[in-house]
Amino acid sequence: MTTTNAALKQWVEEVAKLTQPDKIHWCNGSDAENKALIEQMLVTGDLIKLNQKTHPNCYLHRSNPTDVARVEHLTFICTKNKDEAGPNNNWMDPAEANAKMDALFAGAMKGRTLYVIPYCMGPINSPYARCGVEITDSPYVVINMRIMANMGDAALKRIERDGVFVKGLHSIGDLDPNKRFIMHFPENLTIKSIGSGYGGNALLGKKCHALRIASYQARTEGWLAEHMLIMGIQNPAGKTRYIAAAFPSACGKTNLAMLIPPSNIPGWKIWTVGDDICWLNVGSDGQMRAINPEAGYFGVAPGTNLKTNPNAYTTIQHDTIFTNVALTADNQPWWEGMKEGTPVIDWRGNPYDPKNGPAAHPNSRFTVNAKQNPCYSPHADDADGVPISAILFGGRRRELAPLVYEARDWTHGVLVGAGMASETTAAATGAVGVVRRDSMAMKPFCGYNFGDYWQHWLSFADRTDKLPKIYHVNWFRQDKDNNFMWPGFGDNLRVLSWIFDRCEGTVGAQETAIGNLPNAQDLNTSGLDIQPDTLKELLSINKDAWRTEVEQIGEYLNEFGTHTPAKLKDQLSDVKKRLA
Ligand code: SAT
Ligand code: MN
Repeated sequence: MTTTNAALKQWVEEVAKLTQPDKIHWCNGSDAENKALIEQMLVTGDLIKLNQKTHPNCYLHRSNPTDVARVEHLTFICTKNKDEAGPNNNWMDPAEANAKMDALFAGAMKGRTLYVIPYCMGPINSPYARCGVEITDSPYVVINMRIMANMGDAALKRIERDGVFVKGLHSIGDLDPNKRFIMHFPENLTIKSIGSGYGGNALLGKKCHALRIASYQARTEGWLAEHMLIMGIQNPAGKTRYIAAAFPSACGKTNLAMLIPPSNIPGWKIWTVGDDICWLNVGSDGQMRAINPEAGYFGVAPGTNLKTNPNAYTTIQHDTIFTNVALTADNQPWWEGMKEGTPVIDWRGNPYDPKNGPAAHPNSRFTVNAKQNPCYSPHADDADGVPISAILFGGRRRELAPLVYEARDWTHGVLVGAGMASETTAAATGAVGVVRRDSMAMKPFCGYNFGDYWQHWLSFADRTDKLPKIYHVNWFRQDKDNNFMWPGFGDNLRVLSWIFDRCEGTVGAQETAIGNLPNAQDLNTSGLDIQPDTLKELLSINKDAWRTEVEQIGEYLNEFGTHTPAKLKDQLSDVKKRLA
């Protein structure tokens, strides 16, 4: 097979010349192709068959133990001008980066097959969707990309029609962490990644394309590529409003997007549109509209059970690829927080011994087609996307941030997003539990200078007067004994329903220095087991602590020098005045 797109044909030829594969395979995305790849990977040991009685068509993949998460310190934005990448990114000169990568790619595919993966991020008929082609030597990447994107013939046809596509070159190389790099060349819509076979490092349609390259493209084209889930919230009267919510990796986006409302709050229903990435455009009617560029979920396994996320748990009982989970004696997948079963083999493939750490890797994952989700939104594939009523920002904050607050307006909301902070998680290598600024949950994913990115966000106030309301939420407050103060999971619906009713204009709030918080009586607490004092603390602010926070946000904004929009600094001094 080949293509009528001359640029694609030429690129594949060039890459083959450099990497010297034994074979070239153009992926068509068919069932037969997928089956053949799985059969081949079972033979090579790249996949392990799980218990087919309990988990039909489920497989386990074990990655190299040194290759289990994104590597932010090895991820670069390579623009001509360093300033354009900003202090939020590692930067390398494009000529230097290309030379370095070309040397690493030389002969890298010897003895391997080169797979050409045409894919479309977003509904194939959507004007907001964008295409790419990933070249890889990893069959694991191929079978994952098939789940995560519209992959194969239809995408290739669209590429041939549109003429444009993002080029993503990937090789697992020799998995040596010293020869591992994830390079982005946004000016040429190009990605080069070598030395890792894991998640966001290797499935290039996901963070590399749909966030880093897309955010850069979105800035020039007037839209937003965001690290957000998208969900529909249906109220008891049958009305559905859509929200998008940005939380850092492994902070519960998948759980929130699939939430099942508590039984003591009848009549509400949640619909999942997406669980990780959101592309926002202003429609011709001035309404902000969202599409999910992904077709599947690459979700965190640990903690997922019938209580925390029944929809996800149901979704992953069949046709799922598990990565780095543990096994029970009868070959069922197992992870910490499963609540049933006993691990016998750990994620490395060794007999499980608690002395060696958790049975499943904390960043172990499931890859599954979104359509298997019982609450998959009937509008998830709408070409025009879904209309967004509210945007939520949030993170893990043991202290300080109340359960929920509402920004005063869009401009204030951009400050709320820019000033966001969260504790680091196992989704990236490095220390876990350290609070860091993570603007809009995009710290690892924004393909250009955060200062310019905030300016781009602010500019939407000039594009339309129908902008969504903006909120900040924090499910992770802890008391002095380190107990979570808010039950979270399904009970988060109580916060979502307040937000829904705020959009309707039917519920109250108290104005505070940092924004509008619900009064205790504004939140539906029927059937909720929570002490009035705890609720009071969750719904109030500590002015002293917030004064310190505002100082720190100010210092952070200053790190971006002349790129920081004056409007944002004005907003911050307004908050400061209100706190005085
Ligand atoms: O590894 S991924 O980037 O795909 C998952 C995540 O960190 O959100
Ligand atoms: Mn993510």
